[in-house]
Amino acid sequence: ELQKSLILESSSRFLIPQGVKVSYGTAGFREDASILSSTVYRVGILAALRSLKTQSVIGVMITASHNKVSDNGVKIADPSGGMLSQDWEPFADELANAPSPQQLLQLITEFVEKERIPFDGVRPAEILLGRDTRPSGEALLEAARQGVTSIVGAVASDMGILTTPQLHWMVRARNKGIKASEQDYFEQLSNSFRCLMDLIPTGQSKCDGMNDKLVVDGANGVGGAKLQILHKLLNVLDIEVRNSSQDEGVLNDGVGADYVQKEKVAPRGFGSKDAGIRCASLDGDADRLVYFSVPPESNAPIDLVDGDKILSLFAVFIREQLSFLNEKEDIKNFDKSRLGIIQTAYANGASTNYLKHLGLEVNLTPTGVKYLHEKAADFDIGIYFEANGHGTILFSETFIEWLEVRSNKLSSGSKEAEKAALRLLAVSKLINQAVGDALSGVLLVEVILKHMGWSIHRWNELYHDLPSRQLKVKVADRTSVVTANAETVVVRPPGLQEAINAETAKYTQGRCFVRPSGTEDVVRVYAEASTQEAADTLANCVAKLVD
Ligand code: 16G
Ligand code: ZN
Repeated sequence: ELQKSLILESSSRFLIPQGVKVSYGTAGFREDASILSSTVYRVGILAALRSLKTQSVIGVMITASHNKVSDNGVKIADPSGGMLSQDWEPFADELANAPSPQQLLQLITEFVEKERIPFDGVRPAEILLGRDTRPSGEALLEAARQGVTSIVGAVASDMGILTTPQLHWMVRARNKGIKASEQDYFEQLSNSFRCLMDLIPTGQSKCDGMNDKLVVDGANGVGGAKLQILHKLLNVLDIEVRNSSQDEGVLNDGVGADYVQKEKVAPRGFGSKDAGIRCASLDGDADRLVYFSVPPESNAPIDLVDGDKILSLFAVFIREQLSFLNEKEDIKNFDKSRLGIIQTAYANGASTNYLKHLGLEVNLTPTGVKYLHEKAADFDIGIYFEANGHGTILFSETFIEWLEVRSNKLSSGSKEAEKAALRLLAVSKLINQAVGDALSGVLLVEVILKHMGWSIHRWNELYHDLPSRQLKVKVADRTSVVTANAETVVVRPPGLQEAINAETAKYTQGRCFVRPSGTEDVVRVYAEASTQEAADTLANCVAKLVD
């Protein structure tokens, strides 16, 4: 049963700041860290209730990802390791904004009743807590712990400093009943990576200009140190990590995947001395990954290899393996073996064209991991990526079972088919099944490049990005813009879409859409056209239409 006095007593230690309204946005609550402790405390309560309701382990991650170091945030990982179920988001908002301990208790009591959350004779709530390297993280983690333990019997385990995907991975593993420590995570990644290395076709020759060294920008966050641990375990890759901790610089300040992808410039610590070398950048909590290479001339723009191109590389590799399997008859019995690609409207048009030309099924969803992830789960193999570098590959349970059977049938003749099955199985273990993970992403990119014998330049030549421009427009009320069809069409205010269409029609290969941001109080404009100048002009004209 709910112990009311316990909640009243602990919540009076976490009073909410005056005049602040928070909302569980695309990626949880995110604010200046100084006002977050009551929010995080209340998310702790919510997580304990969620754990009771689902009778599973739930995760709470304290991070503000690529945002500045003085910000922080909190989000919940559901039993599958994915994002909190959307039907609980409104309750998260209500809890976080309840003005007093009494009103908080009232809300909780009503919710427990409405959701029929079980208390007696059930498995007690169990929550895994993790945080990134932000200095505010330690105190906020303690607030979360106090929230969790204000529900009688609930247990909170402090998993320490982790990447966001590590915590999601652990929650998923725990609920599947498999070993779920950080060491287990590193072992699973390194074992499956080695397995893929061993399956590289013999005699794979290096393509011209292939440089074996990889230099990684760790955004001065948690990812760099974790990558170094992984690197030691692997002992085969030549990886140098820069910007790997707070000792080297400020978190996300002129560094990190968000900065590199949005500004299209090299992060701090990288320059023309690195010309020609394969480089990668993680974001502050290591759930985003982009690659890039630095030009020899100091002022030239970098060659950015973004999430769309990582997706394309993965798609080419997976498709190759599926074609080896398809040569054998038995895959036909598995008639659902479907590969699906999931993108958002931000995907560069050239990438979507490229993927469609490969004969792949491309689906669009609204921005935000939860939408992409959900759609990807409809396929036997679903590959999703946002252009910003967040993405992963999901494998259905039935397809994995089929692969397991297939890879054991040594007798059936085709060695290639057997190897392809083993490769796909290894990919399913290497790439994080819970959420996009820059560490597993780096390892998969690296082994695929070796498999193909490709340099970063060869990879980047898969297709040429159309020039694009992103702008943001400050508006009085961003919710006045309402979109449909995966954010590609404006339905409100009336007339805006027609005006955008008329403007876009003036440009060769023109494409443009606007959408309200899920994380900032702005409306975003994205435009694409055959030249940079045209993309800029189109974006500017449409921004004026929104204003
Ligand atoms: C959040 C999302 C990210 C999305 C971004 C868009 C998660 C875990 N993260 O960071 O996927 O690209 O928001 O921000 O879902 P915007 O709505 O402000 O453009
Ligand atoms: Zn992130």
